[in-house]
Amino acid sequence: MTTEARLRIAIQKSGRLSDDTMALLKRCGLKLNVADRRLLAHVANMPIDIMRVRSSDIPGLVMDGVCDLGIVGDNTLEESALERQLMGNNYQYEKNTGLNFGSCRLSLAMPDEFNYTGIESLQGLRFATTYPQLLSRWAKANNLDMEFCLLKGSVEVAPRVGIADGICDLVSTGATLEANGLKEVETIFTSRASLIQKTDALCESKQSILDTLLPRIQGVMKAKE
Ligand code: PRT
Repeated sequence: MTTEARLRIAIQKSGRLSDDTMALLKRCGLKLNVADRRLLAHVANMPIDIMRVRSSDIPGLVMDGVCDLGIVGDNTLEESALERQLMGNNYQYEKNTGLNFGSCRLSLAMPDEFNYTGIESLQGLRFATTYPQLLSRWAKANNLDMEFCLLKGSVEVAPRVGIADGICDLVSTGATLEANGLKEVETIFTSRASLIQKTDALCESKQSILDTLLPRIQGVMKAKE
């Protein structure tokens, strides 16, 4: 007996990308039941399985070939790729297409009262961030010595509680910075969600599923423009 090959796509289980991702898959005609709590949701009308995980796990699942495809923010993707490169792990992937949701920017922000006169005024300061690799790459490219403090959440409170001089965090509307008495001084990375693929070639049957799915995704994106 041969089992049918099923294309496996990793998506964010719950968070800022999950609603848009689910809406995209639905508009592509995929019928899936997400009411259940299973890690792997079967698509009823196509040979596709959806793996619902944390965003930060998606790049690794694709780079290690556990999933064929993933939908993830470029910020998470690039941070993971840099970290995996540093650790000697596979950090290769292919970007299939950019998606038109999840837009944000990774920016440096300082307390309102900070006298910002250009990037030189950030020399030697300490920054709280969830993105140490992206920040470190930017600092190196700009010949700045910076100290980092890794925080996985509530990054915006770090200057107020005295653990950092500034922050490097994602911004979309700017409301969080404003509410915390911070001003954006430099954007170091711009991001949106992307569809990524593992670098190993897909088997023929998975490739033919992708050949059906990809034009649908592109069509939905075009219709949204
Ligand atoms: O799933 P996991 O927990 O691992 O991932 P995550 O912590 O990154 O989850 P989530 O749901 O917070 O974010 C998922 C992805 O959404 C991010 O990786 C980005 O690609 C994208 N995205 C888009 C954002 C934002 N906009 C955003 N504004 N992610 C986070 N924010 C946060 C930001 O960190 C800050 O706290 O929103 C706040 C700022 O928003 P504004 O509107 O006040 O500027």
